[in-house]
Amino acid sequence: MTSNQALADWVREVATLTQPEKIHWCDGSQAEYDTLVAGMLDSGTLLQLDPKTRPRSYLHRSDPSDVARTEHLTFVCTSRRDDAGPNNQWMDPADAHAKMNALFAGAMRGRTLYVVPYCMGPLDSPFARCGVEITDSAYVAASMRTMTRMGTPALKRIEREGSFVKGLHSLGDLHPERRFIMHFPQELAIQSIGSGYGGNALLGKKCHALRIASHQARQEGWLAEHMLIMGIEDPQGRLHYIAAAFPSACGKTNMAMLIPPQEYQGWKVHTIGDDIAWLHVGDDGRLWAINPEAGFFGVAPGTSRHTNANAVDMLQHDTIFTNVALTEDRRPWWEGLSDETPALDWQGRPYQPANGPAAHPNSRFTVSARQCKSWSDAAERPSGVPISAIIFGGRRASLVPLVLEARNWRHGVLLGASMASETTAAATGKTGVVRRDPMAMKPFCGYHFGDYWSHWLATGARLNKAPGIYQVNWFRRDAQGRFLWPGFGENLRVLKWILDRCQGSIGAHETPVGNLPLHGDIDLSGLDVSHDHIRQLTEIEPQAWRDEMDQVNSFLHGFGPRVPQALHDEREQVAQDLRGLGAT
Ligand code: SAT
Ligand code: MN
Repeated sequence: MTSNQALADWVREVATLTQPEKIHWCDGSQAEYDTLVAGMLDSGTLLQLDPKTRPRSYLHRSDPSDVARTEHLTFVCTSRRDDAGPNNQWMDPADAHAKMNALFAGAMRGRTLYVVPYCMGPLDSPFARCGVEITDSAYVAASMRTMTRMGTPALKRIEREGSFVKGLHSLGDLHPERRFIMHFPQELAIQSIGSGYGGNALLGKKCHALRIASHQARQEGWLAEHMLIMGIEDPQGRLHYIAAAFPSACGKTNMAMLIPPQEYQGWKVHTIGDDIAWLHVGDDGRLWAINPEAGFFGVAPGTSRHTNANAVDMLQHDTIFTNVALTEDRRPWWEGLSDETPALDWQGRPYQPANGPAAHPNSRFTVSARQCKSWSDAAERPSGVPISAIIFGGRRASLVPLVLEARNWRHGVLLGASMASETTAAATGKTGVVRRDPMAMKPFCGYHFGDYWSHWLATGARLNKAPGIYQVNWFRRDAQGRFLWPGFGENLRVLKWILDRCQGSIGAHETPVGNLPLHGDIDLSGLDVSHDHIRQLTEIEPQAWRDEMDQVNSFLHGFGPRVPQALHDEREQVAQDLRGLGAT
């Protein structure tokens, strides 16, 4: 099946342990995909949507206990506990292996074992990395074809290079008490059992492309980040790429395929990625980015013609939906899509408002990136695209202004490290609670955050044309809880300010926490936002920021001596300058 001895041996070992009925090596072909889908339609794993209005599209209903990432069941297993850091749950590798071997024993009885070779990143890119996922889920095998470069070409690259990340996945019995997602960064291995949910089961995504890759990236001198990548072209044809980190379910997919507002005739957005960026320092001293993925695993609720028409268009065919509601005529439906009333909720029950939302708040679509109108050929470039600005964003009802510019790289790393956001339905647990989520990597950094921030600082030192670093907040609210900023396509106005700053064409208001737009520099033409709202969005409250800096201080100290002194110094500088502002 393969000329790579290590791979052949591993597949044999896993088969001996898990006892599958059959073994299938995935080639990634359309015929294979069609066979997987036909099998899932037979078994009821997929339901066919209306073939006239939604050709080759399906609904998957997951186990109701298995609808989001489970951070409390996710572990990083390094030989030394401290290497995983306080930001991860840790288990001794030997204990983790013993636990997982017991759970995997006989786990695939009566099922097919799929061997899924995949490549994260363009197949001919030196920055791409390969993996093989062994899974007993046809849904996972089919989704991996959409989300990665999956099949024979990836296997060929593995056979050429010899190295690959080993990912072992089984649905197990889907019982939450027997659900674990284990990472072994030193072995370049992942083991996941008991969940069929995207982030837990599509191992190329968060497990490989972030947790394992961030560990590899630190050793090899690059960055693996939870960032979208997009190009913005102005009417003069100037094209700049930006990378932006937001926590899960904070609008990365919408932003990556943003549609310019009416007033922005001649502007064009080029989508490169919506979730993950692998960033390398180029020979030219700039930062270059590839998107390791080939598809979108996006949040459905809230997606509409108004918020993201590109997404609505791309979801009209060849899409797998997970945990959305259904209309009478078998079209997918979710809250925010339209004012229709669905017939069935995400669990297949007749829809009743008393049962809660019709679509699960973390219901998703899985679709090839090529179906997106704003998708760019540049996503296939082996070298990636050069990044002009890095953006950190969270969901903060108060404090953080619409946009803030870091004074320099070090200050930017502090902005990223002190990011906070209200929790969303993308992970199990309470939603709407503000928690610190440095660089939006809290659930995904595969090693100690102190070392991670040092690595960010060291990477900056190697860039002689470092991108500007910015913080944005599309989610500020007034006292009545209403959003102050319209968001979505209108965010281009803020991105334009950022690009103007990167090109040095406008000034800014320097404050201790960073640089703010000068009055009138955020273009509001044609927009119905009051002066009072804009004022609130573009000013800072010194006392609130002093409190914030105190909290950031305790937060950073919580990570102990591995936190780089430069980060403490930078925070102290900001705090001191804020004290200098006097009492307001
Ligand atoms: O579930 S995923 O981790 O793949 C998506 C997300 O939460 O960002
Ligand atoms: Mn994500």
